[in-house]
Amino acid sequence: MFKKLYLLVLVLFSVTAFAQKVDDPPTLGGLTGSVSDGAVTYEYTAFGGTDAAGTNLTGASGGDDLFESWWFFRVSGDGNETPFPDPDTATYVGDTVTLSWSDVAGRGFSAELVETVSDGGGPSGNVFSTMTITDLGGGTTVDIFVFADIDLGGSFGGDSATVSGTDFISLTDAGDTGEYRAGGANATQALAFPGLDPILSDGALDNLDNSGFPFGPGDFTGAFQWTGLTLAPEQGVTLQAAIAINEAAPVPAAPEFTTFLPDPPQVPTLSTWGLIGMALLLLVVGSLLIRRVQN
Ligand SMILES: [Ca+2]
Ligand SMILES: [Ca+2]
Ligand SMILES: [Ca+2]
Repeated sequence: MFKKLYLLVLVLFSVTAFAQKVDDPPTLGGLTGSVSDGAVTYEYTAFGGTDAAGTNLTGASGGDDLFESWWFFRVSGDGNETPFPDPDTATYVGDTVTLSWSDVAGRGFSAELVETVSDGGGPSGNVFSTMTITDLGGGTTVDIFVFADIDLGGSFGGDSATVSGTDFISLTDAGDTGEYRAGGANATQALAFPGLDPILSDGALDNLDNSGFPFGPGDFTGAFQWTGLTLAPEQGVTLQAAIAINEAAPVPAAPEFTTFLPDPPQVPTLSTWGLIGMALLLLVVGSLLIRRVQN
C-alpha cells in the first residue's frame, strides 16, 4: 500500500517537473530576430560589429531582396565613418523591431532605430525605418549614413538603378521593382558589391558623391548621407528611410529636430522674495532717514 502511494507520488512529481520544463519559454539567443506582416518577413541574421548587419527581406518578391543593411556615423572632426556598433537592446514585437543604443560607441549621443515591416500583397512589401539620435549633453555635429545591399528579386545580379535628386533610388530587375528612399538626404551613391559597406567601414574619410547612376545591371549596393546634423545639448533629430519591393515606398520625412527648449524660467524662490523684501525695507528706511535729515 505504502509502496503504491510512494510510486504515485513519484509519478505525479515527475509529470509536474516535466510539464514545468516544457512550459518554460525558449531562451532567445542574442540580439538577432525577425518581424512579420502577413507574408512579408524582415530579419536581422547577424550584427556586423565592424560593418553592416546581415538582413533578410522575404515575401515581397520571389526571393530574399536584402543581403545587408546598416547605419554609420561620422562625428565632426573624425577621420572616418564608423558603423553603429551592435545595439544594446533589440526587441521584435509583431511587425516592428526596435534597436537601441544608450551611448553610441561612447560618443555622447544615444540612438533608437524603429523599423516596421508591411505586407502590400501581390507579393509586395516594405520596411520603414525611423532613426532618432539624441545628444547626451555636450552638443553633437554628425553626418549619418544609411546603407543597403538590395538583391532585387532574390538574385544579387541583374539589378538596375536610377536616382531622383539625392534621396530617392528606383530599381528594376526583370519583373520586379524596388524603391530605396531616405528623407531629405544630402547625398547618395551606388556601387557594385562589395560596394559601399567597406568604404563606410574603413579608416578613411569618405563622402557620398552622387556617382554610380544609372547603375547596372549588376549587384547593387546604395547609401544615403545626411550632412552636418547639429544638435544642441540634449537635442534630438529623427531620420527616416524606406525600402519597398514591388510597390511605392511610404514617403520618409526630412530630418526633424526636436524642439529645443532652454530650461524653463525659475519661479521666484523664498530667498528671491526675501531679497526683494529686504530691498523694499532698505528703500523705506532710507527714505525715512532722508526725511529726518531734511527735517
Ligand atoms: Ca537581382
Ligand atoms: Ca570611410
Ligand atoms: Ca546587391
